Amino acid sequence: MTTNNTTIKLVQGDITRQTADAIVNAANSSLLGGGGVDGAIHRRGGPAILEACRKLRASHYGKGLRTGQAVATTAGELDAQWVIHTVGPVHSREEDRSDQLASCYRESLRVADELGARTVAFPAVSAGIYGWPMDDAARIAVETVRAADTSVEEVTFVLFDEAAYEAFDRQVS
Ligand code: AR6
Repeated sequence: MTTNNTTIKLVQGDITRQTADAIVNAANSSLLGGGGVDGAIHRRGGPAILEACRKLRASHYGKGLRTGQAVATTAGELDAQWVIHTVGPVHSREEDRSDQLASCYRESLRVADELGARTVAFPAVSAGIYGWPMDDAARIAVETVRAADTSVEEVTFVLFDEAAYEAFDRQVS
């Protein structure tokens, strides 16, 4: 059931080529970069993002960003005002960490609301290096955004390959 007025869109491609008020990064707790989307965002966004992340580490986030939380920085040279960094859970077969993954979407939208961002682009958080099965990652992402208490007008899921796009498409249609 849709409980907000947020439009959900799907795009296949590279999130660093998107235009949005805020682009979400699937980061890690260190906030200091990595591979996957994180590497791509820092590469294309330039050094201002890392500089802002270092400042966060030196101030409120001395121990890093906890799993399921989100924090914003400049978007540097990306076509966005902000990057919202969130830390997805590593997938586990022994422990259900779905709540933490849902929290990434909820917290990112909460930060977007605080910033006044109206359009937000998300990657498939945790569905790469962190090993979350794509169909389940897509289900959690779409259900959580649909149920979120947010003023964000448009959420675009930017899926890197066709399989990811199709997994999300099955959830929205
Ligand atoms: N645009 C859109 N999606 C992308 C892009 C891109 N440029 N690049 C990869 N993807 P991942 P995670 C897809 O691994 O699983 C980093 O090292 C990718 O195909 O980026 O949350 C961080 O620092 C997959 O579907 O994020 C952390 O240590 C999805 O984005 C760790 O990886 C997420 O894959 C986080 O792992």
